[in-house]
Amino acid sequence: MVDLKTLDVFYSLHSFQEDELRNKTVVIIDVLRASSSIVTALKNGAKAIIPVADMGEASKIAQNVDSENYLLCGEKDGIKIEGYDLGNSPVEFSKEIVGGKTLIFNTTNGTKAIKKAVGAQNIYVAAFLNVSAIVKVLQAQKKDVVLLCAGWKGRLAFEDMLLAGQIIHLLGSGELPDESRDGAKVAYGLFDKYGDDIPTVIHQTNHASRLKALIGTDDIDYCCQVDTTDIIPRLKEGMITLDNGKT
Ligand code: 3SL
Repeated sequence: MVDLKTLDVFYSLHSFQEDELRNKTVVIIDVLRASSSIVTALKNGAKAIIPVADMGEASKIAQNVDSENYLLCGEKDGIKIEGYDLGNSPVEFSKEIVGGKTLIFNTTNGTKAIKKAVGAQNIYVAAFLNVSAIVKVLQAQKKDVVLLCAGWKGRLAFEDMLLAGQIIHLLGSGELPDESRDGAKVAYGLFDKYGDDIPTVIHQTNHASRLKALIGTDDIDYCCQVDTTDIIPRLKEGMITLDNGKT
């Protein structure tokens, strides 16, 4: 069992005010695909990821760094941005391409959610790929915890809420933790009903349909995998790097 103060789920990056995250531990979730890409890039040796809110911020940073060591990555509405080195496909974030590089990362919802959370005390990034590692981090917290789902342009994204629900199930060893607020109860119930076959239900989501029409199913299949790594991405001073276990 856990020893949190409170546990809540915010269903979209537009569903809260920055102030609500102060002094809290926040886990950013954007299963399709930003958080899966971040986990994959770090697993494959990227040095760091700089999340940005928009193209202007991305190009400002890109203009002032040595292009040999940096990659400009991201998408708008699912499509790779013209002139960028990479889009937001986790399967493209291979060791050969991202190893040793710092990624400037700009996505439609995921990196905006991260930027909006910067006032929180601790900020981690979760995907199905690293769910158990994230649960271990949360088990050690005696804090208010928010699972912040990026969603899609203000709407709920089923796959993000499903992962939030899985985190809650694992935290409570199958039971709803006493500390759960309304958002956590909804996500818990969603995973209870749909968590038995994660790939099938994710393939039926709105965002999966959008992606299938644009790029096929490889990224969706990839993002549905559970616990392929134990890495813990953490945002500190504007950069996401591997957590070294110290606060
Ligand atoms: O919204 C985001 O941040 C992206 O992950 C969306 S997409 O999967 O690249 O379309």
